Amino acid sequence: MNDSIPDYTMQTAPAGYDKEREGIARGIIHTVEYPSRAVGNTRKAMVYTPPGYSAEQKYSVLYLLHGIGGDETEWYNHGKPQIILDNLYADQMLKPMIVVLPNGRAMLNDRAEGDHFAPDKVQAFETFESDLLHDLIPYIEANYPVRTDRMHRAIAGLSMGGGQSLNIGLNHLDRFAWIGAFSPAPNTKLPELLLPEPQKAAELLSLLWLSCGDLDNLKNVSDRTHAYLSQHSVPHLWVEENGDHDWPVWKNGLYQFSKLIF
Ligand code: FER
Repeated sequence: MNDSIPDYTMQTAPAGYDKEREGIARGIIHTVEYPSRAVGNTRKAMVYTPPGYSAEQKYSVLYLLHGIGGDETEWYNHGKPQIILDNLYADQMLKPMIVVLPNGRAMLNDRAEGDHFAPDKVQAFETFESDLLHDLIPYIEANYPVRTDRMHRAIAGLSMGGGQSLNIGLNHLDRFAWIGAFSPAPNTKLPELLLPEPQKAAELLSLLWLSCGDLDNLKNVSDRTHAYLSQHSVPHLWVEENGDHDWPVWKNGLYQFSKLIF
């Protein structure tokens, strides 16, 4: 962990942090398609490149995951990450990073339609581990000027995507040094399975962020994870916010987490 983390006190995101500001440089957000062996088709993701993006530079990468009712456009449509990040860059508060918004429902029809809780759809959020590690990350690394070591790769997400970030990130600490979960859902593995070797995680993690709204019906998932991390002395940031299972908590999560990584 960073030495500074234990003393970290949560700063509330300033008013206007998610409002488009006039006269600042802007990043670009676009859709890409990549071949997926895990699913056997071509899949979509959105990619945000920061203001002043240049192939002459090397960037870190944040993989930012959506919830059970979303797809690769969910953050873009509801969270406006490009506005939050543009504002942070304007204030020189972010390291140069590319943000990838994948579709975490790794199945042939991955559109957010029908019964989101159907067993095959829930299963597809587990299949995503292979799609991410073996298909999407290699695609990003082949097509963007990015650093490819664990210290320059982060994973974070909201709800179902928060559970994925914990499950995938903590199971692959050789790939991710920075992990964030905003209101993680019940797909989050039970603590003993999530972190069978807490000592190893404590040594390897640069940042483990866990946040949840106090009114969230799924808060028991965060509570049990936080309790286990504390019992086993795994440094982490536990941020209990005023809020529900909703965008203000997730956008604040992105704002706070992105400032701390890399
Ligand atoms: C569940 C309740 C909620 C669950 C997933 C969710 C897999 C996900 C919620 C979200 O992503 O917003 O029981 O089980």
